[in-house]
Amino acid sequence: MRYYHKLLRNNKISATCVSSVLIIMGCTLFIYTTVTDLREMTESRLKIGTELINNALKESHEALKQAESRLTSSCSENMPIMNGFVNLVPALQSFNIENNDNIVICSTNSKLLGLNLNLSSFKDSDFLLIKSDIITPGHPLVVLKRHIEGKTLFVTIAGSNIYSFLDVIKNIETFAIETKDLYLDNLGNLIPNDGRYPFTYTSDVYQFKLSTRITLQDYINYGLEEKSLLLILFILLAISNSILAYLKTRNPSSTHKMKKALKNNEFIPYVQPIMNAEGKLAGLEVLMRWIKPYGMIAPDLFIPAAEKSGLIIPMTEQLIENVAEQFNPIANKLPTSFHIGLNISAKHFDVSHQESLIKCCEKFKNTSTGQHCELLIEITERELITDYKQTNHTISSLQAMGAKLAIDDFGTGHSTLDYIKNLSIDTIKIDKSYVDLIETGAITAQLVDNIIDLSQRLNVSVIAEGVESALQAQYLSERGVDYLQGYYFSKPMPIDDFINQYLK
Ligand code: G
Ligand code: G
Ligand code: MN
Repeated sequence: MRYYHKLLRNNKISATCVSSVLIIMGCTLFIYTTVTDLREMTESRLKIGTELINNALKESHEALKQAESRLTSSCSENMPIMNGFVNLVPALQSFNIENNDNIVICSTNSKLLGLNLNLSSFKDSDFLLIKSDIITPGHPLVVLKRHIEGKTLFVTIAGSNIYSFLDVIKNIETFAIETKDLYLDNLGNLIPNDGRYPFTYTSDVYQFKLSTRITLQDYINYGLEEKSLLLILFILLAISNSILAYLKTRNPSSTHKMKKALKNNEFIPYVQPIMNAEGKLAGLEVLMRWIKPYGMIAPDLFIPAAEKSGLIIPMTEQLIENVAEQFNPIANKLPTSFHIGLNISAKHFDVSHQESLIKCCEKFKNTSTGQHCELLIEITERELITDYKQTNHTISSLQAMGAKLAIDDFGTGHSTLDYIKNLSIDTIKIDKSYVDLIETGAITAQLVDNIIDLSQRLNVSVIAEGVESALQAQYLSERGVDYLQGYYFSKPMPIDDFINQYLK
């Protein structure tokens, strides 16, 4: 039973682990794809935006280049040409010429004449963002410059002509046209370049970059809009894993449910082979399983409740009948002196149930199976037997019909010696926890030798439980243990499988 508590706990822990891993994987994938996808998308929008702005500037730039070759040193000669371009290219606001001292000496906008627009502070750039209250108060401008022989030609373009493109590509907070010192954002704000927009794409034609930033809110919005399905999928997987684990491990044992299950024959016998010291099949232990559509329920989830409610009595008796029924057709194939171990609750030895137990065993004895095997009644040491006299009386009756008595989980209870003293036992089943100690180097390992020694002195046979390795099997056989049971040989299995595997 103890193994089951451990197993159950492990089940819960592993289910929690699987669910946590699923959630962590889901979140990681969600975050990863959200971040990479939004960044990729932003990058491609920056590229598209840059192309749009390049194209929008191209006409004005062309005008500037064409004018260059036609201009003379006379402003009055140049004016018609400049005016021509301003009229021809809708984006152009003004066409201007500065002298060496950065004074506007010729302009299609007379307000600019004689002014120093301070464009020289942007010496190394032909693409400028400026705020000019003279041309269009309150609105930023884009300036394209060209230097020729001691003069500077420049055109101004309304900022709105340019930043209106940013709205086309806008998907996140803000895009901005970036020069060395300034940002022009999609709302027409001209603000200092303080590095606030770290994602950039550099124009390969003009000296600006298109920039943006992605805020946490942008990531969240994008993730929820585009990637929520992924997250939901993983959350659903985690939830269904938890539900399945819950269904498998929850305490299913309301008396009502068990009564129904008993009626439906849902408690079925699994059997685990028991070998003799030579490794030949010598017997088996019957282990009850509750089969549900979603899987199997471990005995320690329902046997304690079954014992409490008294249902363990009909459940055990039905189990014994099932075992007989299934083995009957091949009973003659059972090896000689084959024993079938049954776990019998202490409750079954109560005055009110002992008759029923004896009858049930008698009935079993009269089946074909019963005639070809020996019953081994296993009483666990951890259950309290109070009335030894009464119990011994029942046991004597059972032994009279050829059954044997085994103390199960030997060495784990509080009354090990009491049982030996007071019950007429035939077999000791050494608990797995002792077998586990073999070859571990633990000082307590010699307890195994002591139990074997004790059983030999008492002249009872010994079954070692929970044998998981060849080393343990060899150790135990060398010391005279009669029978071995454990995963090393086989796990518990349905009777059909047992028959196919061992009796055909
Ligand atoms: O093999 P398994 O893990 O099922 O056994 C777990 C424990 O459940 C056993 O050690 C045993 O104490 C208990 N158990 C299994 N089958 C029965 C049964 O038919 N009757 C009783 N009383 N206990 C059982
Ligand atoms: O009735 P009893 O407590 O002896 O039942 C034995 C229990 O030990 C069952 O739960 C059975 O499934 C389990 N068991 C049998 N062999 C092994 C084994 O080799 N390793 C482990 N861990 N459990 C085993
Ligand atoms: Mn047992």
